Amino acid sequence: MSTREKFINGFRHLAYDSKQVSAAEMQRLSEEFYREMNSRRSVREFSNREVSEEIIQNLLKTAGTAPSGAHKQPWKFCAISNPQLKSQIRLAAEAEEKENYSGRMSDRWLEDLAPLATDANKEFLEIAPWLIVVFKEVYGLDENEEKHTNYYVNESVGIACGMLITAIHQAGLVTLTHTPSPMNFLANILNRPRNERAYLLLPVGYAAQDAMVPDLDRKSLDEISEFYK
Ligand code: IYR
Repeated sequence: MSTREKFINGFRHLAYDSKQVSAAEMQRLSEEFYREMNSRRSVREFSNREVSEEIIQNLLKTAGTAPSGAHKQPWKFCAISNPQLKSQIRLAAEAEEKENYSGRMSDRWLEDLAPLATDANKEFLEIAPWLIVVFKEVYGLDENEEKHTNYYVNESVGIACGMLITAIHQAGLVTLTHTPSPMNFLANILNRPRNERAYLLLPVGYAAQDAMVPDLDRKSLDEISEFYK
């Protein structure tokens, strides 16, 4: 047996080929990637310009590379370009959001949202060429409808969503983490199996030509970190 392969508990392990990067190159790469990601913004104004299905497939394949509890990969990404479904989703999301903005959310919450200029109107759900609805699998279901335990489901799906958002930005597209609440209407509209719960809705597309974003600051490194040396 070569050193590039061994068996542990009867399972095959392969030598990991890590990429070789010099310290200087690493410095440059890490700075560049930070700058790239720091230019990401949540965008609420989309162009209706088409995005090919192949591009969406690549973004979802990237999301699917996320680590997950016991490698259960407890996620399902529904990519929707069908105009009727998008309208149905907009209608249902706006019905919930009207309730939220006109009573279910506290005054404090509305005050906190004021800088973002959000409201119950979710036009982007019809304008963006794609909606990606991310479902978490609260348990696995095999071919025989047998239940299997998934682990760290929220952590795993959250990480996959982070990677998806990163991939969307890296491709030159924009998105928004839309959280209609409650969002069980998504499983109903999309006819999802009983082990899936809606986790996040991401409209994906090009930013509108005249898209505006709030002038927000990010916390500094000092504010978000503590080094123990
Ligand atoms: N879910 C609502 C409200 C909302 C809540 C938070 I916290 C935000 O950061 C943004 C919006 C909506 O999608 O409008």
